[in-house]
Order: sequence, then C-alpha cells, then structure tokens
Amino acid sequence: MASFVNPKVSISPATESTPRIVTYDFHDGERTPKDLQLSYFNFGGKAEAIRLLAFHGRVSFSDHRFERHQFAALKSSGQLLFGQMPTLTVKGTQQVPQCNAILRLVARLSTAEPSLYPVEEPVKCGIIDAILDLDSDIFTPIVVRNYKERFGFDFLNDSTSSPLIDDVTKNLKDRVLPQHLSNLSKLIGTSGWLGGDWSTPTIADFNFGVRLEYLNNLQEFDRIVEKDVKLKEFLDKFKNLPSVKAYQNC
Ligand SMILES: N[C@@H](CCC(=O)N[C@@H](CS)C(=O)NCC(=O)O)C(=O)O
Repeated sequence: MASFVNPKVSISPATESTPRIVTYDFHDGERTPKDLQLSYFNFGGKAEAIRLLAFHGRVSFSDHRFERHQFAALKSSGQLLFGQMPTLTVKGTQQVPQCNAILRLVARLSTAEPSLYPVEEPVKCGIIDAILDLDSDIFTPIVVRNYKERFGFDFLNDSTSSPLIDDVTKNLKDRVLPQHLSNLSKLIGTSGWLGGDWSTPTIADFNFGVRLEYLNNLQEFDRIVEKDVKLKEFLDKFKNLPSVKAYQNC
C-alpha cells in the first residue's frame, strides 16, 4: 500500500480559557484548516474517527481540543447547537453537530478516490448508513449505564441500585453485545472492510475502527471484540492503514 504524505501540522497550546488547537494543513485544495474547525474534548472519544477520517481523506482542518471547564463555559454560552460535542464549524459560521453527519460531510469534502462515502452509489451509501446506525444500538446501553442522569435515570446512581447495574453489565456482556458484534462481523467483506467486497475503507470502517477498539478496551467487557477473529483482523487492518499510522506519529 502506498505511503502517506503527511500534512503540515502546527500546535497551539491551551490557555486557561482557550483550547489546544492542532491544525492539519494538506495544501491540496482550496480549503484551509481555518475553514473547518472540529470542536471536542482533549481526548479521542467520539471525535477520533472524525479526526482520522479527515486526516486519511486529506481534508485540512483545525482540531480544537477543549478542557472540561472550557466545555462547560461553551455549553452555557449557548453556542453549541445541541449542547454537545463534537461539532464541526464551517467557515466560522455554519455548525454541524452529530458524529455521523460530520463523518458524511468530511467524506464528501474529501477528494479521496474511491470515495469514502460514494453519494453517486445510493445503495452502497444505504449499507454504510445502516452500519453506522449500528453504533447507537451497540453503544446507547453503555452510555446510559455510564451517564444515567443524562437520560433521566438519575435514581439509578443510588448505591442500592448497584446490583441492578451489575445485572445490566452482565446482560450486555453475555447477550446484547455479542449479538450485535456477531452481526457486524458477518458484514465484513472479502477484502476485510465493512459492508461489502469493496477494496478501500469507508466512513463505516473509520467509525468502527475507532469505536470497536474503545469497546475492546473497556475492562468490564473483557476484550469482547477480539474474541471474534474477523473483527480482530478488521481492527488490525484498520490500525495498519498508512494514514492511521501516520496520524498516530504526528
Ligand atoms: N449524538 C451525539 C452525541 C454526542 C455526545 O454524546 N457528546 C458528549 C461527549 S462524547 C457530550 O457532549 N457530553 C457533554 C454533555 O452532554 O453535556 C453524536 O453522535 O455526536
């Protein structure tokens, strides 16, 4: 596989009130890092697939990595459309929140060939969308369990509820997650990517390349992803993409 030509990377450190900003400039097109500002916390989380996708697709952007207290100020200022991150701000004015929407937008802005989200192939896009939607089937119960108050289940934070939460964790580990992961595994095509026999990754692979690694590392689920040989091979294939390796070394 061809090696990856790195962008120009510059870093501006965080201050008390401003985020750490990393800019990736590919000089490939009209767009500059200033045109696309990704806002998220200063860790991987739900932004990492977007960062990797933009990097792989040679889409210049600036990565604004907020500390928690800075996010709290941003949220209370009302500037975030849905009160959450990640969001992608385009040319300083238009804001696109929601991971899947951002992944699609970044893929459309990329000139990568074959496309990371081929809008001229509606069925392929339908398959990619369906796979992306599986993300919420897999992760919603985990997020609800971890952030109960965000979903109105505050009362389950009571210590007397912890046996119930343990039951939830057990059910997720033994039944719910294995079923979803088995379905996902069956979608791996002959070339190792999700959804079909196409030879290059799409936004579905970028999403799950990051998200399955995260799930696999959650202690309570005991490396649940790598128990499936095909998913393990998928994760290895993703981590070995020249762009992914280059991003890690940037
Ligand atoms: N549906 C949204 C969920 C985004 C989300 O859950 N963001 C979290 C961080 S991972 C957040 O902003 N949490 C802080 C809050 O809700 O106040 C997406 O897919 O982008």
